Amino acid sequence: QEYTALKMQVLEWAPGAQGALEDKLPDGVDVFLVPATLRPETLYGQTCCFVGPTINYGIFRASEREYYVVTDRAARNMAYQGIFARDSEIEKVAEIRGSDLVGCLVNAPLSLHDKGVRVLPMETVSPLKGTGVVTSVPSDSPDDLITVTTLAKKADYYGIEREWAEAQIYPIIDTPTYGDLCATVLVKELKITSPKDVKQLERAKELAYKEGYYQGTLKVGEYRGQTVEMAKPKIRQQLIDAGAAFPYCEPERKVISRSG
Ligand code: ZZB
Repeated sequence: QEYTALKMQVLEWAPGAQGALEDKLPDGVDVFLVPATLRPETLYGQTCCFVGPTINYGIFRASEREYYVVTDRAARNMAYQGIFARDSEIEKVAEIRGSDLVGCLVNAPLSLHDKGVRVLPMETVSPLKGTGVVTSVPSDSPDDLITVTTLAKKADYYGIEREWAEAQIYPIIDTPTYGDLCATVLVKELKITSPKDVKQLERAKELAYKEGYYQGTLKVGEYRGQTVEMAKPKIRQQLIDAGAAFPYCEPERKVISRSG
């Protein structure tokens, strides 16, 4: 799997994170949450960034001035792929639980929300996929839509401000079958009411991927009017050239036998 790893710079730490990080980061460095995405062309629609509340993240030195927040597993892969400045060397300066990252304000490159987006909890984030950080595009990802909907309904329970989960969802990709809010239509059609509707969500994701990729046309940004198929590699390259993203590969998943 070749992902695009996106650099979402921390603009403001949540109080919990500040406590966990005290004295551990050198002065004047930039820290980034780094989600892995397969859909760089949807990044205009980012409204928040998800972490698993019970996942443990590390803060890793990527270069003298830049540090990445990802799982240990992703950091090992990154080191192996030559992404860190010091060849294949991993330097973890701090550890932090996802729940302590919730509430941070991070920059979302390309997003129409250009003042930054909030870090929010998503219980279905897998620690074994990508970087364990997920950028949220509720217009085009059914998983993201049902998660922000649920968070907004039970903001107190999740310990967040309701507005953080209610950032405006802009239409960014037009499709013949589901219109320009693909996820909204699919969540409704497949009667998805909770992030726990795993089967239906899997199906919705598949349908959204196919429709978006093969039939989608961009409605916003520099490549407005172009098909997703055409625009996707250009948007990806533009992010990489701007230093806002880098290629990240997931090693082939090992087949684990049932007996262990
Ligand atoms: C932005 C985005 C916009 C995504 C979209 C999807 C969609 P796959 O196919 O299962 O590999 N993701 C990445 N890492 C994780 C994780 N650790 N746990 C849970 N979800 C994760 O899925 C890859 C996609 O799943 C990634 O692409 C990321 O969300 C999420 F409009 O990034 B995506 C129809 C999907 N639309």
